[in-house]
Amino acid sequence: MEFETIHFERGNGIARLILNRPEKLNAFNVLMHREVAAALDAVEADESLRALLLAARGRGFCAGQDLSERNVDGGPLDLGETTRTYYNPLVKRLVSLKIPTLCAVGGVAAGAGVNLALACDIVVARVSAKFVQAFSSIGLVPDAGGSYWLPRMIGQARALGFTLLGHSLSARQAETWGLIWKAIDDDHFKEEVEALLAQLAGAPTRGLNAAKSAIRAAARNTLEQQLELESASQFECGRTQDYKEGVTAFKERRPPRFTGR
Ligand code: LHQ
Repeated sequence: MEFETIHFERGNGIARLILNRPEKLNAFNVLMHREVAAALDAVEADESLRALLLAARGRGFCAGQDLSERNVDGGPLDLGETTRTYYNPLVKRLVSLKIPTLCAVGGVAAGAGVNLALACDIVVARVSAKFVQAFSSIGLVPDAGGSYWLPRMIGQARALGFTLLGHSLSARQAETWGLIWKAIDDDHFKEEVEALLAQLAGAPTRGLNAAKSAIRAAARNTLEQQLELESASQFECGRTQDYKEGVTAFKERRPPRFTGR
């Protein structure tokens, strides 16, 4: 599929969605939203896929909303509508994809760019990357799920400081705070991202999907509900070929060959 603002390719069970407006630090305009949505349509329809990479070209990961296209002199803009039309559906789709998602933050992430990364299952970042909740600098509230993820992931004190002060957070600090999975030395970034992707694409896809759904559901469930969800998920996972293969491989003392079925 050919796009203008993103690069999208599929192969070996992996979909790669690469934001491609490096001169704007990959800020989102309407075309990019539409193209990302079309790529996710293709991902959802392709049953051969077992992992998704979200990454970006150039020195930035994503600077959030493209502010250069905003005409702030022509009367009030309906930013609620922008989030409802573009960002909210994107966050919900990323979270509910049935394959594991890996976000590789190779440079600065700002505003909605941070919060879209947080909608992915695993986030890694170059040590040189940084994260900025840029909203306070332009009088806005963290959107694209930011106000939902931040207190849950890093606690209220850090969420408030990070948001209200607008200070940038280094990748190492983001890792220490639990905002991301891992900060990776720049020299090893690409190879570690590829290794993680290969691991995810070779994993028991349905089991991983059930696991991520259960972990995400925990925030809204009681212990009773969560225990029941685990039982229901285990029932489903226990019927997969990958469960059978995992147990057989264990008994035969060999590496498992998972197929995602
Ligand atoms: C940009 C941008 C950008 C356009 C850098 N747009 N060009 C949702 C719904 C509705 C409404 C509003 O918002 C949202 C969600 C949001 O995401 S709101 C938050 C929007 N984002 C920001 O406020 C971040 C603005 N950018 C920055 O603060 C800085 O650029 C960061 C900290 C990201 C990077 O700083 P530097 O490394 O010093 O780079 P730079 O500022 O020099 O930027 C490089 C180029 O990228 C520059 O263009 P130029 O032609 O001068 O080289 C910037 O204009 C452009 N750029 N962000 N969001």
